[in-house]
Amino acid sequence: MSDEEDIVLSELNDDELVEQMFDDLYDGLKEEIEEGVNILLERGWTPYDILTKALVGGMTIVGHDFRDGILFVPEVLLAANAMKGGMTILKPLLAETGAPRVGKMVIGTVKGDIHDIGKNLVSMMMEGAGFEVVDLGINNPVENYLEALEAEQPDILGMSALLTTTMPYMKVVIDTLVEQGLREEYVVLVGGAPLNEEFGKAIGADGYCRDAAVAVEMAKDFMSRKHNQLAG
Ligand code: B1M
Repeated sequence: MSDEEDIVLSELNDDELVEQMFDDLYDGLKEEIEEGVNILLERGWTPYDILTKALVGGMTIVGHDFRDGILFVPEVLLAANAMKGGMTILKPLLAETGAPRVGKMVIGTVKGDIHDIGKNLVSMMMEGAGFEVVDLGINNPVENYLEALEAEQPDILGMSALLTTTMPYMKVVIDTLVEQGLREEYVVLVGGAPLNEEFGKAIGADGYCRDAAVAVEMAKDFMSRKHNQLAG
């Protein structure tokens, strides 16, 4: 790894650069990730491809080694910070679609859970697709969701959970909406690595989103159905 000091990112071809970005993300090198993102942009890569192929690809490797006990929380935090550096550059570009506002979403990570990279990615992609997004951040008790729904009147409520111990909290939020007679007012979309379709159905969500692209597709689909209903 010591000879990496001599690597000039701009001299690498695309494949080599993406490989190097995987290494840099792994090592938590934020400035190098930012430089890599800028180089790929200059080379005509779409922000979406940079996000999914270089950043999410790199984070997947970090995730595997975290799971296998090769990386620990401090290293993963550095990697997450480097990823956020790259995402900050891409965010305005993804949002810059000029698309008319398609709908509005309130999204947050549930109580007890501080993972926010996936949620942030979903927010960015939704904004890029023309949605207005109100991001409640992490560790949200049901009260936060209720307040935001009341204040923002969105079309969609999005919830994220990355831990098997926090995913059941999504049901607490949905059950509370049912109790308060609010469930039918919103489309509820859920996501996060430990979830699956079956879980989404079991807790009464309208949709489980495997990734950010699916979240955008589902959200658009629900919005067009809503408009058709209103028109019909
Ligand atoms: Co955590 N962590 N972590 N962690 N962490 C996981 C989730 C874990 C699977 C790692 C592992 O062991 N393999 C494991 C959970 C195991 C389990 O529950 N069965 C775990 C653990 C155990 C923990 C701690 C308990 C560790 C500890 O302290 N001992 C602790 C918990 C803290 C807490 O929340 N209370 C913890 C802490 C952390 C860090 C702080 C170090 C850091 C978070 C930094 C941050 O988010 N700012 C971290 C990270 C980075 C991870 C991994 C490595 C990566 C998560 C990530 O960002 N992925 C993760 C391993 C993994 O998932 N493979 C892990 C990239 C992201 C783009 O993907 O989040 O899946 P993802 O989002 C996707 C989709 O899921 C979907 O779209 C996104 C984009 O495509 N999606 C949605 C997500 N949310 C959505 C919402 C929607 C729609 C789609 O709404 C509409």
